[in-house]
Amino acid sequence: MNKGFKDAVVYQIYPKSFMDANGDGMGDLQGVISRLDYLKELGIDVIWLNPCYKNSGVDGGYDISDYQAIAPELGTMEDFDELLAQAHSRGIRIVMDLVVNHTSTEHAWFVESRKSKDNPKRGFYVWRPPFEGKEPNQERSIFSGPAWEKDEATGEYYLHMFAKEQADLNWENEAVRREVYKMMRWWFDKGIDGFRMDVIDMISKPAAVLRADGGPHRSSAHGPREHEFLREMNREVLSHYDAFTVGESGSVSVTQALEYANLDGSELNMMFQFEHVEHDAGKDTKWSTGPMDLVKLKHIFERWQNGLHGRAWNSLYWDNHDQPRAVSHFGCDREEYRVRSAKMIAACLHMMEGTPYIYQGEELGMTNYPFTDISQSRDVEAINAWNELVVEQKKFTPEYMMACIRYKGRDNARTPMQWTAGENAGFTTGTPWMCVNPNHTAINAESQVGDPDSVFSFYQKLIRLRKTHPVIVHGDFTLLMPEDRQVFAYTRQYEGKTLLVACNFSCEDAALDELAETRGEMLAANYDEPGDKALLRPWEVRVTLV
Ligand code: TEU
Ligand code: CA
Repeated sequence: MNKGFKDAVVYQIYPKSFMDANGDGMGDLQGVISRLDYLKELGIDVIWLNPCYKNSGVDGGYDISDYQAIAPELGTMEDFDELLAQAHSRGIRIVMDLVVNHTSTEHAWFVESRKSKDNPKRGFYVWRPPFEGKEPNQERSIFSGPAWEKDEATGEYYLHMFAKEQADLNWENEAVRREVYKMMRWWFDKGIDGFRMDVIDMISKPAAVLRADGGPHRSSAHGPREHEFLREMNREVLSHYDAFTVGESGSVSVTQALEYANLDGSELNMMFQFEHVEHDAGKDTKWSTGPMDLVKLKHIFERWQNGLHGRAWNSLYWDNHDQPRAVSHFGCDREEYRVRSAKMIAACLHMMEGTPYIYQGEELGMTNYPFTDISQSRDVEAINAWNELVVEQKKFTPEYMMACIRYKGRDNARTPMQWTAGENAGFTTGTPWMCVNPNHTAINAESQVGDPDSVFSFYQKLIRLRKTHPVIVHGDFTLLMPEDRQVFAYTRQYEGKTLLVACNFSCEDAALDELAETRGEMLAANYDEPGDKALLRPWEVRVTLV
């Protein structure tokens, strides 16, 4: 088990959109190598690399057809080895994405599995006969439509919780688990430092999901053998390496996280939970147009901070490749407030207990993209949802769905990284695979690195603070002014020190109550003038040490 996970700051790279080194319009591993010094300067310790394995191009690399090959569009295994060596020589660890709930239907295992009912690989996936001539049950795919797809070769259905090109592996089959563990060991032996585990809560399916009885749609996560499988994986693989591990779960509760991320080291270091990023989801789907609800958000953080303190470990993130841009979602991306609010939300998150994750471009205050038409979307989730909710069911008007996509769509995070004010934001010399945000002329790395007032410099400072003040890593958490609709304020306490964090999540001045009033030494702020100790200006943050 990994010893350094509590002190680390992680930077997430979506390789397709990070940096293109060969001018074909798509980011690649050589591009990542070329920017390692930038990451070193930022001060991060770990890179989480989104999938860069061979895939079938349906879901941004989450449809893997070969776990032990690099996607040719991203480079070669030699490039990967070079990236690993170059990162390590700078003291940066590399965490890979482990996607073992499903494989691409182009994976050799599935190609075999679908051939016949008695194929040796049949049991690698979840096959069921039809129920009354239709799908085995009413389970729904997270990417719209039924979770079952009929395969003509045998007339049976296979389970796919995501796109129909992503077939779910059958973890009940011991041979599947052995293959997965073998593959994981292969990567660790190569020298990687850990795994971010994609939808790891879904590897064990609840019995109802597996029954061919026509039954209703239920939650497809946290099946009865979930912890048994993770403990086995830990015994067989993780415990033999200094492995940094984070498990993704869209539905994990605080109570469940205590088991997944127990500090006894028997399962994972920490979980990615979704409650805060989905606090403003729509009624039956994730789609909504907001607005965010600060009181609700604060209570979610309070529950996670207090629930896991001393018993498990939190991950801290505002955004990733599945989420809208942090400043657009939780701050204010209007130009007058963008820089200030990007700094404020950064401090609000980074001063909590847990391991912070910075998603590429967040450290520049990159914003959502002004999508106007579904043809601009590249994401299978948005396109399928459009077809279902707008075209088939007519539940959403086209205008409303576009507004939802602008607010929540995953493509917001996948537009190319903004390096310069020049053509294609300096991301590529070719034609970018996905539209570049026109605001790269104002928001880019070149203009921010070295500018003491930039969002980038503020992130550098937050990372330095974490490395200087143990209270940021270990302190307990107390929420102040819990029902206030503008202010998010809290304290952290550790060995006689108190860290006081006060944030204004609004465009108006906000009064602080006595406990939240500014006092002590100012560690970070986003206004130059100190201001009134009992009043926060729009989007102001003050971090002080008492
Ligand atoms: O995401 C899992 C997951 O729950 C997401 O589908 C999430 O609900 C959705 O993106 C929110 O809009 C992981 C990966 O992070 C995602 O990119 C993949 O598409 C998915 O698994 C399938 O592998
Ligand atoms: Ca390229």
